[in-house]
Amino acid sequence: MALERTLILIKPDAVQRRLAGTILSRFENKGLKIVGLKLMQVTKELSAEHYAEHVEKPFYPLLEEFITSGPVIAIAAEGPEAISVVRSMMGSTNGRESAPGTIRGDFGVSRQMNLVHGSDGPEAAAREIPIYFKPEELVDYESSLSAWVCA
Ligand code: YYY
Ligand code: MG
Repeated sequence: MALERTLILIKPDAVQRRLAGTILSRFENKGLKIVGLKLMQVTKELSAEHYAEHVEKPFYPLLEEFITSGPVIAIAAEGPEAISVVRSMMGSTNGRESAPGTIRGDFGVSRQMNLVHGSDGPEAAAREIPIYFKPEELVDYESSLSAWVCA
């Protein structure tokens, strides 16, 4: 069991719809530890860096418009196999197809405005966390709950 860190974004639609606390609670309730957290505005430059794999795709202009349309909440979360745990909690990309019980499956019907981002693998997590957080913005601390959720 590997302890991992992953990047989560609560996207502009979720912030605007006042779902940020609800979504963050799901990750907390699951047992993930928050090690970084901030409300911020994504710029076009940041969007292009984050979505480097998508910048040439036909949907990118609308994705850029959406992700820069209002603040996001960036979260660095830590836990056992946190990367795949978060991905499965998010559900598949298109809200119309994501399973009930997942965040996208429970709160949306859009493929673009799908509430949440999560790094899709260890390489992505290692690349994305430093895009959003300076080293000093990530906080190392012990959580007594870890003994009860990480075994
Ligand atoms: O990792 P995930 O967010 O589930 O999907 P990606 O394939 O990485 O695409 C990133 C982002 O782009 C997705 O969350 C919505 C948007 N998007 C889109 O608007 N239209 C598509 N055809 C594919 C993706
Ligand atoms: Mg992705």
